[in-house]
Amino acid sequence: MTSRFDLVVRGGLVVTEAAVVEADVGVTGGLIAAIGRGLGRGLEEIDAAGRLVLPGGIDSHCHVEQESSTGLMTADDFHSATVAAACGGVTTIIPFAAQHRGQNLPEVAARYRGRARDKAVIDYAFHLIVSDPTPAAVAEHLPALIADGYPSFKVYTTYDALKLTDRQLLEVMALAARERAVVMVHAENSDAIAWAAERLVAAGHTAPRYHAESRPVAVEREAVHRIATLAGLTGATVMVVHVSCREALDEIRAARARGVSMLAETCPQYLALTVDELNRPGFEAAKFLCSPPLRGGADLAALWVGLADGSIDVLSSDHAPYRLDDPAGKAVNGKDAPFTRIPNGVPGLETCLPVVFSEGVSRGRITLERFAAVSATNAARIYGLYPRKGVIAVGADADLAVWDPDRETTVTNAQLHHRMDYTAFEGMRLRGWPVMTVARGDVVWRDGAFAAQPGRGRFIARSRRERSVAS
Ligand code: DUC
Ligand code: ZN
Ligand code: ZN
Repeated sequence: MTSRFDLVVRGGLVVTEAAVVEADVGVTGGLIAAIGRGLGRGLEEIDAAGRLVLPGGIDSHCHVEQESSTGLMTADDFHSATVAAACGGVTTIIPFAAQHRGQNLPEVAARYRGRARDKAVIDYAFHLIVSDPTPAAVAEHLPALIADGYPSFKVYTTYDALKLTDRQLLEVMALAARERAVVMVHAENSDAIAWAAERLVAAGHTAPRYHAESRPVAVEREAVHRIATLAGLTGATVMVVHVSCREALDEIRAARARGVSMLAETCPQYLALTVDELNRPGFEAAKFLCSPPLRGGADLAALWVGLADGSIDVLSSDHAPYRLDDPAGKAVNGKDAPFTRIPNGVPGLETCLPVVFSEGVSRGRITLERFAAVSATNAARIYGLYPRKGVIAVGADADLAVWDPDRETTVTNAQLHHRMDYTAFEGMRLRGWPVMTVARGDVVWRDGAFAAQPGRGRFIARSRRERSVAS
């Protein structure tokens, strides 16, 4: 029999946002060429009987080879980060090209593309981070970059070196509305945090756990409410990233009910860990120091409801890798530094999907279809990768993750591929694991072995939003 396909993934349960069906997936030239039962032979055959075949994940919020405003570099570069992502069932990442004040946005975008070019093993795009919306940036640079494949950018309401004023937020949101770009917002009230942090430190409360006390739910709720107001005034589509609590989610639901185009993202750390982790002894608690902070069990439960009912559109890792035992990482200011001087972030590119599959699908909190939507399809739609990516459909890139839904794994940092000295999920027992990843038709991860050369990943220029919001 002549070979019709380069590759056939045979007999798996194919999962899309709409259905779960038993089918073969035929791949030719890196694209999905056919989906159905009894497809002809492939040059390569993968037996997926008893396995799930999901769209390869899209991690649409991760910090890779990114320097902070103080010059601190993340531990993962574009090679280690994309290897880790691929081993966790992810086939596309959208990290950030981060502008610091005084920097020219087109130069920043070019620099990050240069960093990724010879290192990435899977496909990538970039969001911009805008911290200096000068008249030239707003009038010329951003419109040109949006047209060139960067139709989304993140802005901050906190962190002194990054935050924008409400006036600046209005300017960039108006521009985004006009240019059909998405504004991603880190929503926490900066002055309220500074006020609380100063009081805590003055009282000698400097341990990592006070980080959470300095950034209570109210500061996130207030900022989400304000962002919704500004989005409503400008007509912009805003994505509230790393939503951590019920009150923020309720603000998002209320804004949507008023007709505001507001989307929401959350991350595994908020779905699987609580603020109790910050009670770990000494500097170990710094592993769990992220912003917004980890919350209580009621918030965690509310986020699962939001993920299931459509209030939360997108799952991402917010991979922000700073090594614990490293003077160029969490310990940059010493291990006795007050919580205000410890870099924020947890790593998670490789564990993002397995943690949420296990805690969500295996425990019956979300359906497989919903998992496909939040882990891939919705991000593709929102960020302009659809229908090329994020979906199992004829003509799409053959980006697939084959999952063993029954594989039991105890997470250890030693098994992971990032350049980190810890995982926040150490010791967690998970059910379900991505055992194979196919990226544009190439099998890059199979049975514990990774095989792809640095530089195989390509930059994907994304298209701007359709007029109607669909996720
Ligand atoms: N918070 C952020 O805003 N970015 C990276 C990590 C974090 O915790
Ligand atoms: Zn953020
Ligand atoms: Zn982030």
